Amino acid sequence: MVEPLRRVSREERERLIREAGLNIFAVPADSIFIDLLTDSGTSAMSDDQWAGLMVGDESYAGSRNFFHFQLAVREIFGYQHVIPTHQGRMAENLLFSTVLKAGDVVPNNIHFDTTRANVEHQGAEAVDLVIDEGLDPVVEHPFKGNLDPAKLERLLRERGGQRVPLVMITVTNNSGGGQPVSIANVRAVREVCRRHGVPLIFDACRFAENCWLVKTREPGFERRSVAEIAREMFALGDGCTMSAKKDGLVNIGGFVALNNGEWAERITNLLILIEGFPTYGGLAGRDLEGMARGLHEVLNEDYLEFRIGQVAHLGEMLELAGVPIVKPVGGHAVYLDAKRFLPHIPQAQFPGQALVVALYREFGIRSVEVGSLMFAHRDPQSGETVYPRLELVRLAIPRRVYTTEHMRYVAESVIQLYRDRERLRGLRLTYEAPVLRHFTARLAELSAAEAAGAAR
Ligand code: P61
Repeated sequence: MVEPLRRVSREERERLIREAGLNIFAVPADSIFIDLLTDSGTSAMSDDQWAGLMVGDESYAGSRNFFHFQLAVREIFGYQHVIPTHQGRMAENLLFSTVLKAGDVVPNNIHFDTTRANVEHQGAEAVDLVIDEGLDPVVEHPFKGNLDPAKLERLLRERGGQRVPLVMITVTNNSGGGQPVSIANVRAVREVCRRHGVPLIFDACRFAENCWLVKTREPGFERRSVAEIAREMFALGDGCTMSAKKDGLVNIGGFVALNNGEWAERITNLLILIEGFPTYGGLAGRDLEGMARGLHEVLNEDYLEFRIGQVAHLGEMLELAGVPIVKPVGGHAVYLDAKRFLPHIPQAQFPGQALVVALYREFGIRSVEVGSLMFAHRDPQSGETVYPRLELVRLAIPRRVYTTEHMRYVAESVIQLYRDRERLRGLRLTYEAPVLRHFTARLAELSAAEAAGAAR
């Protein structure tokens, strides 16, 4: 599929972002030149996937595409019970509504925002236990997504009174810079879970990218195929949630896959109530076919080498010019370190979002803030605002969409903005919703005097 790109004038961008309340989610997509908001649902489908859509069987029950999809998930992930959903957060919602109760605790390396919100929606507590290196944007470590087994052990011992119905690992760790998790780490976490009798569930959105990074970074895996590495990883767990909008190479789709038949049965009952019949789960038959084919295609190593290489190349261009980024570059995105990019803007003034706004206003590039707008929250006890350690701007690269030339334009734009960074000013909120506020928040730019006053 070839799509035209539209170049919008600086004046028009200025107007559009102002009307959007400085929220990039509210800018119409056809006014974006290069769209790096997300790699979710934005990838290009292959000829084979498009052909698959044409053999969609839209039977209400027992569509043949469901069986193709079920087989693909069983082959790749190895879990017996396969429950289709329309996207990842529904998989999370169904799983957590079924197994969590108020007061429970869910550990993860770092919960993605929808995962955290769905845990908290059940009145449970989402605890992030990534290794310390994973919270430091500068330190080099091949597997900064690893979940710290010692922190997990401590939590499971100390929270004896609270239930921990499952442990999650997000591969790759999106909120921590798209960083991979090693197989050795999954084994270590598995061992802690086994000793405490707690199931291990993967958030598998970017499993193929994680497994490619295992192949290229973890000793002993160089000669193993990515498909074999994936099988080995998932065999260490009890199930997964999946947004197939990432490594399923589709525009919509997801699933829960589990070994636990009792959980699967309860989830299926809820699925029928709120999502759809068990053999389509909120999707059309053709979507299931696209997903079945995409899940196999994403394991193609020529594709993965190009994919991960393209993201790394963008990172290298930026690094060479001294732009502060999260190192090493992970799977699906380059993350700008807004704290070091804009050290004159305190976190209370949303430096990440200021960078997002400037990248659009000046260059027509859409990125997304993964920092205080997304994650800062009020501590229920002290009433104080708690800011996330990492203040990042993500340049997420859709799969099979952009060329190296596009990446060069992005790099040159970011580098130019970095040279001019002192001009940028902080922002303040003018509207926020009670949950997942970054989607609908409205903001305003601080005047020079306000910025100086607030910083003091
Ligand atoms: C993304 F700004 N990610 O990265 P769904 N787990 C993980 C994800 O990365 C993820 C989901 C679960 C998105 C889309 C997105 O505030 C935002 O299919 C590791 O999107 O429901 C999604 O999967 C949820 C972007 C989601 C956002 C929420 O861009």
